[in-house]
Amino acid sequence: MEALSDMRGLIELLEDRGDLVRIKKRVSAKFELAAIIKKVQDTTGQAVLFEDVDGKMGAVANLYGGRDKLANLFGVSPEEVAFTLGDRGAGAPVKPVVSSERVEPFKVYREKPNIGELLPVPFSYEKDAAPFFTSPVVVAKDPDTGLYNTSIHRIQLKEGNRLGIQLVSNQHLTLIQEKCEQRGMPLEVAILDGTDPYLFMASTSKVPMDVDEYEYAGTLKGKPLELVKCLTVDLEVPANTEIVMEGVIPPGVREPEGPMAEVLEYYGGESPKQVIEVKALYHRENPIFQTILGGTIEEHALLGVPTEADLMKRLKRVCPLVKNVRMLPFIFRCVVQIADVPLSMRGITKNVLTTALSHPWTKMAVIINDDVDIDDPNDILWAITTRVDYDNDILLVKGAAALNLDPFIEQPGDTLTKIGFDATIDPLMQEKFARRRTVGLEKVDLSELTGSA
Ligand SMILES: Cc1cc2nc3c(=O)[nH]c(=O)nc-3n(C[C@H](O)[C@H](O)[C@H](O)COP(=O)(O)O)c2cc1C
Ligand SMILES: [Mn+2]
Repeated sequence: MEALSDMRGLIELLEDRGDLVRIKKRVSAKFELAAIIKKVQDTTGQAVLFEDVDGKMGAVANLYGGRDKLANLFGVSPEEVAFTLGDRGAGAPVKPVVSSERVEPFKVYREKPNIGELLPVPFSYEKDAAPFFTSPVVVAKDPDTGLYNTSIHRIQLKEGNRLGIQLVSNQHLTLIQEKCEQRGMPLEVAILDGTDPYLFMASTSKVPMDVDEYEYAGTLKGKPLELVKCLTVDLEVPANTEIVMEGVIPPGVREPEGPMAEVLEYYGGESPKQVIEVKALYHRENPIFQTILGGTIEEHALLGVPTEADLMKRLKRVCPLVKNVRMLPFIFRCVVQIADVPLSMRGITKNVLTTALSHPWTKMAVIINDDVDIDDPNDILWAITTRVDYDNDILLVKGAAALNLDPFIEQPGDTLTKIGFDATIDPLMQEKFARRRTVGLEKVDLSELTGSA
């Protein structure tokens, strides 16, 4: 399949397939946008294109809302997408090309913008502190290597040209900002809203810090990203981006940020966080604002599928019997599926479990055999109920590093306990746990039997 040109290419593809609904009536960015996105996600699961938000511009959501949506980037089936992402991502880096021509998105330019007046930044949940950009790609260069890092961070709208940003501990942008701060330097950033779909995927993937994320996006896309130089900072951004903001994170500045309902569906508290001073904002003609509704399938798919791709490789190295891994629909729990373990490999399931638990997102992991449906929570619970020897098959990893989004984490340095369930059959008890089968089930044709065909 030919790579998608830009976010509009993805919108077109979804619309052609009937997987996008257009909302023609003007809607409000306060609560109404969120409610409509949720309603569509819970019913048809389509992407949503809002033609008019607050009279400001159009907006789009749920472009990446599920395994099937992400599969559109590569022209593969939903079942294949994590494997494809893993294979593609292992390819050679593809360097971007830089154009000096002022094309999109520089068409409409504003200096020191009043951001809230220009953009329909959504206010999604009751106790959110303010409107938030929920899926902006933040571009920065590592001051030591000059390599580009790109990642998604929630950004709080403040007064005028000021924004707040959430830099979670150990994220690359956090490390880059800390380096600059120690040197008393501001960190230059570009914020992209509605950018290249392959860059969007790259930005939500855990790519090693010595890999340039524009090059990695090119690897995923199978062709170079086309960049243009920024106007007020020493950075480059993809020319096909809908909206760009340029600015700096000044050193040593912290202001209250949050709460905002997060991926765990909790608000978290207000705490001092870094700020961004925006110097310039520009956008394409008739720009489309992109957003995602936090804590829904879109966020879990974006984080979960790249994690599945990454984990699959690591798990297969630990044990070639591993067949599949699932981080959806909720990335904090991981289910690993494995072929029957021969006696000679007894116990390997525990090694696999610890590997699954080593990932920062994974709080709970379950390992099952391939006679259990990896996509059916009831079947997984059946396996936990009947196949786990609770004395020997529960693994607790105490004192593990955790995400500071977790409500159990109160301050830096706090840790938590992770849990793993080995719900596979012990090779010593293979006979006892062999699951009964319904003979001839696949041959039963109900319409033929009832005469309703
Ligand atoms: C919708 C969405 C929102 C996110 N919000 C944040 C955030 O506020 N802060 C953060 O540090 N990471 C956030 N992330 C996760 C990072 O973007 C992701 O872990 C990324 O891989 C980090 O990039 P890095 O590997 O370069 O550090 C978010 C991800 C998604 C998909
Ligand atoms: Mn990175």
